Amino acid sequence: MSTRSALRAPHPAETTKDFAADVIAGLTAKPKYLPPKYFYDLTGSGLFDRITSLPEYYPTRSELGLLTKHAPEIASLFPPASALVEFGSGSSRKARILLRTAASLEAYVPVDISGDFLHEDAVRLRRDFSHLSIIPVVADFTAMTELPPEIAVMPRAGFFPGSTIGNFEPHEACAFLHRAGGILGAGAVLIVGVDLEKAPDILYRAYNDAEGVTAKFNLNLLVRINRELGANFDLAAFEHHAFYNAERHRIEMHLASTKRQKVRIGEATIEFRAGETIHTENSYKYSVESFQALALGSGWSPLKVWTDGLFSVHALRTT
Ligand code: SAH
Ligand code: AVI
Repeated sequence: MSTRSALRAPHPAETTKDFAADVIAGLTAKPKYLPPKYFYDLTGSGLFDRITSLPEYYPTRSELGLLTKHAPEIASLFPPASALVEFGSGSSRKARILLRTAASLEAYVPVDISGDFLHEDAVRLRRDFSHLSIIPVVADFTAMTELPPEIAVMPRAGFFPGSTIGNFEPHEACAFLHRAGGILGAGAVLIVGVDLEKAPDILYRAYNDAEGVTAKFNLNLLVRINRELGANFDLAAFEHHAFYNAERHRIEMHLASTKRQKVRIGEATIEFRAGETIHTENSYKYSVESFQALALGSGWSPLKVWTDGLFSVHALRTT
């Protein structure tokens, strides 16, 4: 079976029509916003990968350290002959640690909206883990209702690393956890990576790196809109802004217009005031307790948590 034919989209991940509708809805709202899931085209996924090795971006290093240190204990939670389902798998770098350690796994199901990136990753995974069934799914994980038929009769464990859960509003995180519980089934275990609240200057630097890769990642959203929706955003007239909103426990990312300007997107014209921003992402930070409370209210019982003071990895079981 070729890798491409194994890529399935039980729910279309994203179409140009949905993208256009979401962009127009977000840019005609007050204040203006864009959904962060659109960061991840092939270029955006590559830029995120570069972010993960920046000296200022501690979350990936912290989580890799925690997963490496506790892999045997985490793997012991997976049922025999089970499938590991990762939501937002990216380069699958973290899953690889678990795939190497957990002899109980028979299948790995990376789920991601970034189809081309997922396709490239699946080729490498099949080469490196030939004993496992690798079943990639191109989908929006907020809209998924079922898993591939190949793992229908297998017990499943879930993996949601990277603090991607922090990119949801808390009520959306709750809805996602309920949905994941339904998909994974009764008694399932979910391993979730969650970034912790900490000194604002550490957070600030993580989203304002000296090399400007995070700024490129943010601005790539406009590059993508220009290319895919025939828009004429002038990239030199927008700036990356990221700051910690302590009241809401979140990093906010925005694209700020440096001047009064009009932008054409297909048939639509969007006006910007000087200094007006497009809110592109929130990255919520939790305490161990506030995340465990969220999980408990979303159908999951905390089993165990591992932290290094900067980042936390939670093991949860469906209640
Ligand atoms: N798990 C990896 C990657 C995290 S980056 C890590 O921990 O390093 C977030 C990933 O989630 C990206 O690969 C992105 O393409 C994917 N993603 C974001 N929103 C998504 C959505 N709504 N549905 C599916 N995948 C999504
Ligand atoms: C994927 N997600 C958890 C990252 C974060 O830290 O919120 C995305 C990111 N945005 C800017 N830098 C990294």
